[in-house]
Amino acid sequence: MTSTPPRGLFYAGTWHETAGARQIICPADGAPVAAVAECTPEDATAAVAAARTAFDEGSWAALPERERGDLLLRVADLLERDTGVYAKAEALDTGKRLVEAHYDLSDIIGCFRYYGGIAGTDAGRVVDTGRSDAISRIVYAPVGVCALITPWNYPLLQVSWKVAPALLAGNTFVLKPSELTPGTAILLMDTLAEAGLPPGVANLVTGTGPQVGAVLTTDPRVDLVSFTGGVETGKAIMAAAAATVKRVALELGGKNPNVVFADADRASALDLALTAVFLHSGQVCSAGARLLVQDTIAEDFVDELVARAGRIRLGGPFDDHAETGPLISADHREKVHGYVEAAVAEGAVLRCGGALPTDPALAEGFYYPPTVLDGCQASMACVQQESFGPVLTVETFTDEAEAVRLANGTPYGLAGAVWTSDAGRAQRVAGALRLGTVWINDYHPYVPQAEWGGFGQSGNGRELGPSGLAEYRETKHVWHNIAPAPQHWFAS
Ligand code: TXE
Repeated sequence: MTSTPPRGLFYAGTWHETAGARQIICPADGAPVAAVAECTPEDATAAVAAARTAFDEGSWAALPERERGDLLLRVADLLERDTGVYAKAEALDTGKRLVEAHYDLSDIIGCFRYYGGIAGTDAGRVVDTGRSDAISRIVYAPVGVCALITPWNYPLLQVSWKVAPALLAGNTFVLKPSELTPGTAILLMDTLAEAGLPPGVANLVTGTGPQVGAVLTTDPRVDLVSFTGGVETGKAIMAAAAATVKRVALELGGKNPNVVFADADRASALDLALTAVFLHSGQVCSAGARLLVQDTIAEDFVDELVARAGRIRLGGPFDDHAETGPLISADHREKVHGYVEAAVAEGAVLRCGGALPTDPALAEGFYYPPTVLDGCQASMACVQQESFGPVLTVETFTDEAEAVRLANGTPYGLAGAVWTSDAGRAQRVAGALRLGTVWINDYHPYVPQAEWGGFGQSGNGRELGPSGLAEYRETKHVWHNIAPAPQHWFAS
């Protein structure tokens, strides 16, 4: 019997073999999921070459945008047809509950439909030159070859936010998914081909950041790098891309404030404070990991929050009773636990969680319990640094000015919320928060029509919405003199 070689290296419309392989395991129980190609720097270079050739010599960039949009709509239909396969693959790679993987698939399909739907609606503009003999137009061109580097928390969702606008704009790309969760990116190559994408437009390399990701950020044939991941990696990528002046878009996470005033709808604020931080065990770039609660209600509010956090049930993708899943890896769990220990050492009060679960049913997975750190101060490292785990820090404030000052008091600026029944205050605070997304009396909803991205060290550029497409377009000015005549600027 011959075994199928591990997939993961796809370029010029074909799956290729490479020598190395990596075993993907399910974080919920450590069970093997699949063997995936562990690509080399040479593999990444070959994928870039294919993307370059397809861009320079292929037909994709020259197609009417409407036709590229139609392809995205076909991709959405195919993803809908294959939702079960995709959701299962995503749940196994990430350990998240199957139901959450299904929600993700619905958002992914929505992203392809959004970009498919806006195709052909913005072809640029005509500029008034003030002259009757000249026509001036602003038009768009694709940027070229895009390196798309993505993380493990929402693997295909983050891929879709990059792939859909990159394709609509007429680019070709090399995708490098997280080495921990490559399953759905592999499936996507087949889906794109089935939808009719020409060979070489979509290319994939699986493997680690230093081995294959880094090649994509330095190869001069790559024009743009779009990256979602950690801030330190983002800085390294920005520096690497500088040598060839690539366009760089970065989504780097945050330390997001969830601001609750005393006049908020208490039941909703409390319920969503839990969802804000403990959804997907805190492995969400926009997690509301910093609770800022007005001092007059803080004690009762936090007591009830702690009680409810302690009742959150952990479990794997197919456990119907689970409310959230494991962390992505043993390493990540160790990092989160170290963060909690350091927080306690610097004076935070551990109210719940903070220790590895003792339930034997969870012993094989990388679970970490919902953890609340009370009595935190703005200067503490646990308030300033992202844990990317199920860890909530609690600070109190006395008035609106202090709430805004604390909320804005980190290097990040991705997202956050304000809870109040005073509409004026809601708008004032929303206006003052230095964040890419502000929710008022809500937490976490987003739509593909609305831009997503951060201020400060949460990143550069925007995904989703029209700006998410603009990242993948060059803007070009075309000037047409329709009655050329000598100017005689120089006399002879
Ligand atoms: O991410 P990395 P990690 C945050 C979170 C987490 C921390 C580290 O705080 O604890 O980042 O997570 C690829 N050149 N977020 O280490 O390393 C890598 O292979 C090119 C927030 O898992 O940033 C993967 O595909 N590529 C976040 C991708 O970068 C490189 C989601 C992300 O990995 C590379 C995940 C290099 N030199 C983590 N090094 C969010 N914003 O949602 C690594 N990569």
